[in-house]
Amino acid sequence: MESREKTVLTLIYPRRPSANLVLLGLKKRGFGEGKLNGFGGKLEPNESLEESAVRELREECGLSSKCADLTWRGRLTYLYDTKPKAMEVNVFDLETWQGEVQETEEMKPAWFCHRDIPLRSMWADDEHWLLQYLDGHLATPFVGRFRFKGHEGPDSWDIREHYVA
Ligand code: 6OG
Repeated sequence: MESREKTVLTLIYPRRPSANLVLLGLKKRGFGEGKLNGFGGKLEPNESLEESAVRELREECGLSSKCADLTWRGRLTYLYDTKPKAMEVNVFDLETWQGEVQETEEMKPAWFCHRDIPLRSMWADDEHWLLQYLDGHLATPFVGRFRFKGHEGPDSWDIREHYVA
């Protein structure tokens, strides 16, 4: 096992599974600008994963939620040959929330039917797991690892069920 320093982040997908709908946001600025993604970001000092997820969701699309309403679905680690730190992204589902979806300075949110998700406008790893996950074909919780060389990629990846002892 290699050990590297890592940055811990959250990634939240508000969902209406019975209608095959997921809320995605178009990132308007900063890291990932122009890409569609779930909502989330880096943990602030002393925040739990769930507290960070609740805060990021509110900041990015105006929805309020409770930590207990979030379901942790898995962890994806991104390793870049150009960056010393790994990125650890914790994926959460959310099916209950309060408030209305709003465009914010950071994100333009919109609902997508799973089959209409434009993977080409998303991060390169998403085509390897996102639809399988949303459609319930990826066993959860999962752990995945994606290695990137330069800006192409991923160069290699693996994703599998995470057995919790
Ligand atoms: P801010 O740093 O802008 O949060 N994120 C990724 N999501 C996917 N699917 N693939 C990646 O890389 C990603 N790298 C970062 C985590 C960044 C948000 O973007 C996610 C955070 O939710 C191949 O606050």
